[in-house]
Amino acid sequence: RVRVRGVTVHRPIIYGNTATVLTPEEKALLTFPDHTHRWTVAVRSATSAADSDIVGDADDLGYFIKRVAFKLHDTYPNPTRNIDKPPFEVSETGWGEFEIQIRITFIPESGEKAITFYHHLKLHPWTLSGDPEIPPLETAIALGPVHSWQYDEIVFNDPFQSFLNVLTAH
Ligand code: SLL
Repeated sequence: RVRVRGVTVHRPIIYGNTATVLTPEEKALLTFPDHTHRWTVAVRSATSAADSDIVGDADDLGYFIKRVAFKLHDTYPNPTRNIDKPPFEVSETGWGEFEIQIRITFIPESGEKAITFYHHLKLHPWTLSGDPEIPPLETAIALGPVHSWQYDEIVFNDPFQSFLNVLTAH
């Protein structure tokens, strides 16, 4: 296999989470009544933002990503969630914030090592006062969904010719 020296390919991504407060009706349906929020953690492409009005195209990473493994807090059953096709995301309910390890594995023909990101799951909104305390649920509901996203770029240096073909065919 041949590496293409001097070539660098960037693939912009966003990773992070959204969270909403559970309504009493939703809570009544849960196995764990102490859960307060529903959240989704995801890795999405950031490249399609320019030609669509959706920031983060859920379906535009599968051609070079083989798996995204989300490692949740140990209080969750089967805390490592392996997602093998887009959308690369996990939705859960819970009551607490914690750090999520996000491990991205590339297609075998890439010859690239896996990369790891860390995301602090954010459930609670920033309050106007800058108060570090968790706001009452009424306040949180009024403020609406919480969004916490990071922009980053996956960088491939000197890619294999076959992998470069895959990347540039897209
Ligand atoms: C905290 N350090 O104390 C964090 C831990 C754990 C969050 C948060 C639900 C787990 C379950 C859940 O939200 N765990 O009931 O299955 O804030």
